[in-house]
Amino acid sequence: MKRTATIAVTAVVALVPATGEAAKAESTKRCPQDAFCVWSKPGYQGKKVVLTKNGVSNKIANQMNNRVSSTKNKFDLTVFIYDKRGAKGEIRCFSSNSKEADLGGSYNFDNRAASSLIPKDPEPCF
Ligand SMILES: [Ca+2]
Repeated sequence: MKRTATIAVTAVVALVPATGEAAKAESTKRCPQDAFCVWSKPGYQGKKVVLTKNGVSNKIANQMNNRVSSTKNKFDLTVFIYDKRGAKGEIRCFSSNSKEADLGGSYNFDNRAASSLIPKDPEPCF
């Protein structure tokens, strides 16, 4: 009788750290509303950079140059990224409220992004 109770307590304790780790992994995958988030690894993992301001930005180049592998666009706007600073070079677009788990493959933009443009007005994805 006493032995059964000990096993039950041990099982509860073991569950606590597992839950905490799962919550931590989930928070790094999250992207707030009205933000464009990029991650250094596919599947929204690794280092994350969050872009929220309208206009051209070199924040990706400054913090994660040529390492972006996945993206989430939580704007009601198309967002553009470029392979050179200052919104120059080759371009890719992300439709409003879309996500891309892997910029490799047909996207052909893995580890290439350097700058971004969040326009003030809605523009179509080409
Ligand atoms: Ca990467």
